[in-house]
Amino acid sequence: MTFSPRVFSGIKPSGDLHLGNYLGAIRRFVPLQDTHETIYCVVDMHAITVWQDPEDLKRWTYEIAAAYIAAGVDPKRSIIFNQSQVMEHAELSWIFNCVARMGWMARMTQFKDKAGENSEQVSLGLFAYPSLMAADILLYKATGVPVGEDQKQHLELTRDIAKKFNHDFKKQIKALGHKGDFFPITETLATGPAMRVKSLKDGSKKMSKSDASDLSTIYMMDDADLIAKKIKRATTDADALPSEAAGLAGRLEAENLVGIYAALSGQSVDEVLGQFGGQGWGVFKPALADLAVEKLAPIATEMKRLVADRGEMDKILRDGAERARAIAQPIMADVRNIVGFVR
Ligand code: AQP
Repeated sequence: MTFSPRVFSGIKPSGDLHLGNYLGAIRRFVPLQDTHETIYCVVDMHAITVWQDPEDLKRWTYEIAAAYIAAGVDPKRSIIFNQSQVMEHAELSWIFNCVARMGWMARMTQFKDKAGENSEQVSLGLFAYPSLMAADILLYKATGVPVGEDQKQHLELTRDIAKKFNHDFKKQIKALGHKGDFFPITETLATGPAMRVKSLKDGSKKMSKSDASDLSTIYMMDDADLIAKKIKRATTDADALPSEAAGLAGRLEAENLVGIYAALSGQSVDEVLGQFGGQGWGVFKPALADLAVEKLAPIATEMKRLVADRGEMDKILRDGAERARAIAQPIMADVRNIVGFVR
């Protein structure tokens, strides 16, 4: 079976959006609108795998939907909605819980990182998170997913679930008149610099919503002074910038800042180093701060305008949910039939 090019991606409303979310995911959403049918979700059901204050959850849900639009996602061309409005996500996720194996989940490094020493105390939802993520993607038979590098392992698991489902129910899929696979083997659409933006304070850690140190993370809503201050205080080594990418090997913090510059300016890392090679941080950091403000400030301004209009945002999310359901419901009807649920 051939699948039409369809993209799904989502962000958790579990904190203020940051530069990693923007460079790793959101900025890639926009050009895909020209080549794919695009579905961009605010994954609120994922957010509650760890405790969320309900008021914050609502605020961040609006903020993320607003960020999609402010960055250039058109709610008429793309489907924008929050996950909990389409209950088929939960239904398919349960079926996938019964397809996926405990051992597959136990290998997920993100679960190990988040649970840490505390794995007996974290929610069952956090353990099963990748199964819900597979359901998000496969509910729409999405062929591609633009996500940051940290999500690669979860995408691999999505492919494993699709393969096992296609294999286990081969007979029923055929009986339903499908030629070949029922679910596509979804590709990760992730290339270019800043696929994994690191903490400004520790180049071995990813920039994250839940980082305890505010100076580690550039938030989308930070004002110009704060962005400049955070970049100025970013950890670096004492050496000048090299003239080509190979010279960044082993210099995690330097590699991170140059990668951010490259992603924001739309250049390759080598092009950036062609411009700044031999210069010190005293030259590079102010240039990076100016560029970050130039690119992020208009998005933040538009986000603020959009979130102030809750009525309009609710309309966009409701309309998106309706369009999402129109795609998901026939797929889910087939899944119920394939699995053997009587209706
Ligand atoms: N540091 C990052 N670099 C590149 N991409 C990133 N993404 C997140 N952090 C980086 C990408 O953003 C998308 C949404 O991620 P998410 O919010 O759903 O989950 P996350 O990856 O767990 O994000 P955080 O910021 O680390 O949240 P918390 O701290 O709440 O867990 C994904 O495409 C992700 O790759």
